[in-house]
Amino acid sequence: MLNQVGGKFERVRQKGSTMMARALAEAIKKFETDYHELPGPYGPVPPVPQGSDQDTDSAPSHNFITIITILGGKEELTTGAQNQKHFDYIEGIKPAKKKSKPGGDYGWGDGLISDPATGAYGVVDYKGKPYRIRLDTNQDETLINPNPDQAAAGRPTLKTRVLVWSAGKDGDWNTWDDNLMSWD
Ligand SMILES: [Ca+2]
Ligand SMILES: [Ca+2]
Repeated sequence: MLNQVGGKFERVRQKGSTMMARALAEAIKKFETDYHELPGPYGPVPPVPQGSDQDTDSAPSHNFITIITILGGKEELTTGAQNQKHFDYIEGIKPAKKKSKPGGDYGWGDGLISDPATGAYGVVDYKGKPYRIRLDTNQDETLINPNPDQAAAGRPTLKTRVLVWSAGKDGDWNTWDDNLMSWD
């Protein structure tokens, strides 16, 4: 009985992180509708091995303005700022909670985090890891499916502008049976 309750709790948390992946994808699409370009720059995830689409992630700790800082309307407003209206595209994403157990990359889980050293913002899943984000920067409305299981099952590409996914329960990007995805 305890196992069943624990399993259900885990599924609820996974569902929450899947909804957050979808919210991030929708936020990026809305940004693109408003500004006619996808937020950038990109990195430091290794580049997509085909075309000029780009990968980035929702980590708060890069030496460039993070995609979450831009989406949250937290950029310094200079002439180069991308979100000139300072609109908060991710207002539905709540602040992260301090993790009760060690784990994750930052000690926080399930929401918005910020790095006090740099002022950069990020978003982490329920395990405390950032999401990965694939953007259709070559504007052909197609992205390579990062999930090799789906690719092998006949879906090597997906007709969309944005994909967001997390490493799932085991925190391993390469095991897709538990990864949480903004699609499907
Ligand atoms: Ca593309
Ligand atoms: Ca995994």
